[in-house]
Parts: sequence; C-alpha cells; structure tokens
Amino acid sequence: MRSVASILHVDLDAFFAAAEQRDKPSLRGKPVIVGGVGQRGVVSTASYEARRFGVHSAMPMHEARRKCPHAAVLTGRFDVYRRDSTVVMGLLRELSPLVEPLSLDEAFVDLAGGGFTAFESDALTALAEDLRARLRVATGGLTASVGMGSSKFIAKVASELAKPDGIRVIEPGTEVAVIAPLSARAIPGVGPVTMEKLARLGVKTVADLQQLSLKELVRELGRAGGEGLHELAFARDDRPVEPERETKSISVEDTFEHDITDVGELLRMIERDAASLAARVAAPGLFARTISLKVRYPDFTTLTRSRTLEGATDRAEVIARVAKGLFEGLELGAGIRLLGVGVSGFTQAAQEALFDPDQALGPVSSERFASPTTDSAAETAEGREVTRWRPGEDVSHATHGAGWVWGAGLGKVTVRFETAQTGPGPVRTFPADDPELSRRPVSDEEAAGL
Ligand code: TTP
Ligand code: MG
Repeated sequence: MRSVASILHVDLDAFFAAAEQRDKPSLRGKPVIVGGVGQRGVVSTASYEARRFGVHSAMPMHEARRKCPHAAVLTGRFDVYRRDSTVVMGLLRELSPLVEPLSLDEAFVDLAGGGFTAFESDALTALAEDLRARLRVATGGLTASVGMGSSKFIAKVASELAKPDGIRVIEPGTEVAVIAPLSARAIPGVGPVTMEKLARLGVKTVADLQQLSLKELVRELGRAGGEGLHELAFARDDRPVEPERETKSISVEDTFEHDITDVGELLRMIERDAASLAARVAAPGLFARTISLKVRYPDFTTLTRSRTLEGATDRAEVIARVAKGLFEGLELGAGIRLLGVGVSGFTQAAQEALFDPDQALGPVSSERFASPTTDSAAETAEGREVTRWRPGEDVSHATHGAGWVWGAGLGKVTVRFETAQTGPGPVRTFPADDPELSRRPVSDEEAAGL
C-alpha cells in the first residue's frame, strides 16, 4: 500500500446520456435514456433526470419506458462516444504515461508515474479541479468525477463518493474507516453471486466483512477469492496501474489439404473458429469491435472482408454471425484453399455488448468489393429500399440543415433541427424516403462540442 494518495480514478457522469444532452440542446435538463430501443433492448445509461424515476443501466428498456414515459429514448452513437473517450484519455496521458482505461469513460492514472510529488489533499484537489475544467472544455461540456487514494480500489471508491460532478480525496490512513459503511459490492470483484454467498454469512457491508475471519471467507469463497476479499476489506490493495494492453488482433485460419466447396462445411468451420476466438478475447476481459474473414482461392487470390460493430463483443454467436454474413455472397468457384476468421479493435468496455447486436453492425469493408453493404436499409413492400432511421442518430436535410432523428415509423421520420452549437431547434416530419434527408457523420469539432 502506498503512503500517499497518488492513484487517481476518473469516471464521466452519465456518459452516453451526457453526450446526447450536449449534442441535442432540447434534451438538456431532461430525462434521457440511451440503449437498445428494440423489443429486447436494454438500458445502457440514463441521465440523472431519468435516474430519479428509477431508471438504471442494464434495466430492460420496456421497464425503463414504463417508469419514465416522458424520457427521450435514443440509440447510442458510438462514434461520438469513442471520440470523446479518446479526448479524455489523451488529457489523462498528459498527467502521466501510466493510464489504465477500464472502459470508454473510466480510467486509473498513476500520478507518481507522472512525476508528481505533492500529494497533500489541497494539491490533489487543485490538480483534479484543473483536470475537470480542461475535460469540460475539451469535450464541449462533459463532466467527470475524480477520486484519489492510495490504491486503485480506494481511488475508485473515492470517485464513486464524489459522483456526480465532484472530487474526493481519501486521506491515507482513513481508508478502512471510509469503506466500512459501504456495501460489500463496492469491493472489486464482488458481484451478485458473491453478494449472495456473503448474505448467507450475514454480510451486507464492508464492516460486516471485516468481522469475518479469513478462515470463514476461504470456506465460503475458496482460497483465492476468500484471501483476496479479506485483503480488500481492510483496504490492502497493491495492484499496479497497468497501461493499455497491446494485443492488436487475434485470428485463426486453416489451410486445407483439398480445396473445399461445401458451404455447410465452411460455415461450421466459421462457427468453430468464432468459438475459439471468443474464448481468447474473453479470457483477458477484452471485447472486439472488428470481425474479419479471410479466404484464399486455389490460385492464391486472397480476399479479406471485415465489418466493424458499433458495439464490441466477446460472444461466439456474434462473431460467428458477423463472419457468416461476410461469407455470404462470396464466390466459391473451384473451392477454397484457406479460411480464416479474425477479431481486432479491442476495448475493455463491456457495456457495448449490451446493445442489441442486430442494430449495432457497421458497414462491411472489403479489399475487393467496391460497394459496401450496410444494414441500415430496409425493404418496403414494393421492394424499394428505404432507410431505417434510428432515434437519436445525426441527419442532415438539404433544405433544413443538421439535426437528429426524433422518431420514425409508419413511413415517416421526425427530425429535430439542432446541434450542440444551436439552441433548441424545431421539429419537422418527412417521408422516411425523403431524398433530401441523409445520415450525417459528425465532424471531429462537433463531436468534441466545439
Ligand atoms: P458508467 O460510468 O457505469 O455509467 P455512467 O457514466 O452512465 O454514469 P455514472 O458514471 O455517472 O454513474 O458507464 C459508462 C457508460 O457505459 C454509460 O454511459 C453507458 C455505458 N454502460 C452500458 O452500456 N451498460 C452498462 O450496464 C453500464 C453500467 C454502462
Ligand atoms: Mg461514468
């Protein structure tokens, strides 16, 4: 354990919802829910205004809508969140090279690694205040909570106590007392399953846990689990801040003795490869955004196609489904000599996997096929392609300018014409296939709220 509070933990407040409120002025100060908007959708996050109605992360969307019927329910815009995240992580790296992102909106920073030497509470508070101010400017208005302490565990507890929009330093020497009244769930690694086991021992809080002997804990949770928990209950945590892991991509490929023409056999191989990739991605706690398929023909022509999810996954079914989609439409001709599946674009952000994967596919990119297909088009009864608009996405209208999809259905789409730079704007409804309406990629300046 360190004798100074040199580990900092930063966590953005209601991140996805705050980014939506920044870019959609009419939603500022209002309940906003971001997540899967489909039948089986799940809440990713809710603005603090919506949380007051009991809406929270991981809640089924239909329940959230019931609790807060007047909330704006939006699909996520991961490109925007990812850019915000890059901006935030960049600011943190100015403090110290030892930055360990835990998800898009959360990271540890080892301040000692950045050459800081003044760790008195006042100096740390000033540092955090300066960081929060710079973060607010650089992101165009996002707020973060910052906690500092003598270990990762304590720094994270501190930022949790600081939420929302605050700062907290837990003074070295006071750790055990500060964590005592908290729920045992505050301890890293304690999830619902462990909580249930602990409840059988009469444990609710960290203080209860402090009363248990190591022997009792080991009996209930096994040696590793019991010992780890016993240490953390007394705030003993010496885990180092580890900068990002460097794994860039993982792939599996097979070269066949005989060229294969049987589609069924190739699809089964894709499934098997996907399962092995998923296991390798999940083991270190990673999630992959990009899935690729590689095919080599008998004449050695090699084709790779890839697709980037809007979310990220560690699930074999999702990897297999996307890879099979990439396989569709490939010419088999005289057969295939090599088949490979790969994943890349790793994140440590579990949250994106909660999004409805059917809605979260990005465009296909391909070495050979010039025109990428996307999942953003739906067929009408006449077979004409119309765009499927998703609530919350950015659009542009040739006459009315920039806005976002407020709602869509029954062949209509309603757009609110406003951006981060305008005041609240007006709402207009168009036919869903209005040729003047198109998706709008958000510029870097706009994504940063500038
Ligand atoms: P959190 O930091 O857990 O939540 P938050 O930033 O929305 O709110 P706060 O920190 O103020 O309590 O997660 C960061 C983002 O990750 C969140 O905005 C949305 C996403 N997320 C999910 O998609 N699913 C989840 O279950 C959780 C917890 C978060
Ligand atoms: Mg957060």
